[in-house]
Amino acid sequence: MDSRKAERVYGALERFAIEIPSWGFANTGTRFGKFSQPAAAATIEEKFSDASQVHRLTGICPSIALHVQWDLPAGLQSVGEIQRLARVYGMQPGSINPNLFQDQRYKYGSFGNADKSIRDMALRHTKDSIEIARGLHSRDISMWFADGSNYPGTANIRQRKRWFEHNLRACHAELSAGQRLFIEYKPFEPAFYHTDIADWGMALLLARSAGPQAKVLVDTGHHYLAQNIEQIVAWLLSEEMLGGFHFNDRRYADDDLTLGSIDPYQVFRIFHEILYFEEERDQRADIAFMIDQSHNLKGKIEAMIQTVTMAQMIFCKAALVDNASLAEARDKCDLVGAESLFQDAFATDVRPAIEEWRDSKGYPRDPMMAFRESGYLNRITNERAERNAGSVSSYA
Ligand SMILES: [Mn+2]
Repeated sequence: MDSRKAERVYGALERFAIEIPSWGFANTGTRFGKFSQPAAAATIEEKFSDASQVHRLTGICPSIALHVQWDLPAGLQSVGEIQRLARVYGMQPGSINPNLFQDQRYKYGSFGNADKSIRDMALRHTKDSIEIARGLHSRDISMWFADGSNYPGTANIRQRKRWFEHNLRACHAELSAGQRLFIEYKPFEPAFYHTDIADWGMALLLARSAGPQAKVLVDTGHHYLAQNIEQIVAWLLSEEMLGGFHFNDRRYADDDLTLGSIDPYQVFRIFHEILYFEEERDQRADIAFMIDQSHNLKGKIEAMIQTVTMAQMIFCKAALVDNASLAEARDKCDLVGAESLFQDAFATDVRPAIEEWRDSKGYPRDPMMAFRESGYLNRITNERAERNAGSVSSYA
């Protein structure tokens, strides 16, 4: 690798960070069942502890996304405990995720529920979540809605849109100056006929109507299979409406597979859109990179190390695209030349440069190997196995 390329990789490494989710360390499953792992985290302290292992070994995940219902069961009263854990484990509390889908009362929706008392309850929970975020100095409140319907004719789609607009405006009014409200979209599941916020256009319109601190969150698993996600990213960038990402990979639906396990080139193309935008503006894009994965079969900490190091590697490859030459090739309609700049960057082995960077920062050259040799997994397996064996649950 020549020195100019090495410099680009180094620059990418110096700024790359990605948030990991608390729920990625807990036992989760599919609708068919949960395969319990003996080492899975069950308490918020265990989640902080496991997440801190990933950051300790990679240096690129300084914050942990929190889920209000699962991680702050006492709501605002749990803030002190989270602050304590953040200090103990050296992990910042990251985005705050309200839960508007698990309570039985949300059977027919939250912000889109025909019952006003339930819409109000959902709004109160979101306002509490914003207050929690403020208490934790968390910047982003990340909204995902399971709202939708399963059968034609059973939901008033336009009316529900108005209810969403109303409540999202009310949420936005609660934000402090620096906070952001992210609106995530998903075309189906759990609803199978219509989802209230089904795509980026709907999320964009709702974010615009909510207020200037509302942005769109792109979860890479929340698209139809053939959709061109990097184009959506490019449009949201050009509208200055891209707030953040939930990264994961998939083959069929919203599979929550390890990032880059199926289509690493797509991740490359997404990162390139962002880096190209930044280069043109000579300014960093203010975008939150987050992982949204929970692994049913892989060991959770290993899966997270694999995920974030993959994200880091692909980000470095995307940073290698020579955008000046790319612009030139595009202007000359040199299609092969332009595409080759992508392919060459993607094919470049950036691993030796990353290992050197890790070395220079005091991180292990191979974080996975270091984790396997650390003994941490054995220790937590011994500590947690008996308890976890007693909590196998079924979805049926
Ligand atoms: Mn998500």
